[in-house]
Amino acid sequence: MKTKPSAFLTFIGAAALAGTVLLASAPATVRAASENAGRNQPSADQPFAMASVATFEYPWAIAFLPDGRLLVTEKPGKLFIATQKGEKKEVAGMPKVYYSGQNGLLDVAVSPAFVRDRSIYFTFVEPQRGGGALALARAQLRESGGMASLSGLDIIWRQNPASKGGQPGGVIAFSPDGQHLFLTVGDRQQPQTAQDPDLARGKVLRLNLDGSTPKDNPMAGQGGVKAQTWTTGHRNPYGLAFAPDGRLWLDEMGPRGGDELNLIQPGRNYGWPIVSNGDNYNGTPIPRHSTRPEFQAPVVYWTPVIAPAGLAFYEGSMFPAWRGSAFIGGLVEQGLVRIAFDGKGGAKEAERWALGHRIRDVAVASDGAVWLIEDEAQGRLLRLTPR
Ligand SMILES: [Ca+2]
Repeated sequence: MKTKPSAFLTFIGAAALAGTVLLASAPATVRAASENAGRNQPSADQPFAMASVATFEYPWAIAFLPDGRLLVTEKPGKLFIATQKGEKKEVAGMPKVYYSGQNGLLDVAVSPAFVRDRSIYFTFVEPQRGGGALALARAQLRESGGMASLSGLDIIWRQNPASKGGQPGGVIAFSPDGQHLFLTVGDRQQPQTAQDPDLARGKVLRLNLDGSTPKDNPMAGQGGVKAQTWTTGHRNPYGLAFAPDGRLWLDEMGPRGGDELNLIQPGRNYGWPIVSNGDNYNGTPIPRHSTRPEFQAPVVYWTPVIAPAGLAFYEGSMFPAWRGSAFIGGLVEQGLVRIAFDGKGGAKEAERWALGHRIRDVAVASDGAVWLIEDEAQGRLLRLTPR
């Protein structure tokens, strides 16, 4: 979880209660014109000072505990607790991960009821015959005598089948009321699977906190993956976060061009691989979103790509001008992108800053500092404060 849950569940619950919505045929209530932000240039002015706090081996995700320390995952499989001064403590009891390319230990999120249940959630690609399958785990974080460990580890959701393919997705977000968990699942580099309603590929799933299936999902009555599906037609979603107004936003990587920022609405189909604002890596074209209005178009897209990763909304006090904005870490772009929202389902890239490193994840501390992690063998944990 990248931002604190806000107090109110707004349209998400209302939309879910509105009844069954057929994938791909739902009328679009929000039809913001897609804007290509791909040719925007980094701002020369960086209004922040950047301090390196610690380094990690291919860190993937950061999440704040209520006491201000951070959980940090490393893709090869380790989980750490880090203080804001850079002291690191490895958490024992992690499961084995299938570490290969984009696969490994992925996201980590703190239970909305952490103070009471001490639970954390994390995603990883679990070793299985034929490669690995995305898995969602819940466990209690225990600390005593200077040691940290997991207890009661429970894998509450598993992808089937396994694959050697990358593009796992694996990002976790909690609904603002803390009652549901949203999980992104990538296409594992098998594009057609994103449109198969019976495969947990290319989807956003909505689950109860114990991994069971909510009865008010759009296809709850249909069982299996369908019952868990909130949206479909995604490629490789690496960013998922609720805005302060309760809207859910997702970023996903396109192929050659066509990275997307999507407003997530239940039951919708986001088109991959039938439509994209990018083309295949071999140069063969893919029909554009504009040719198939039954698929939900991105609000912002990037051609050429930035390779968007972690997404976090800003509500802090250190940078008042950024309140209500979101940040996206850029891997190919090697920097940070700020998105501004119009409060009506529209969004624009407001500015970006070149940092010279692949930015994997973003989180906001309770004091309003912005924290970043780099996707590198010795990736830095960075703290941004006003210059
Ligand atoms: Ca799309």
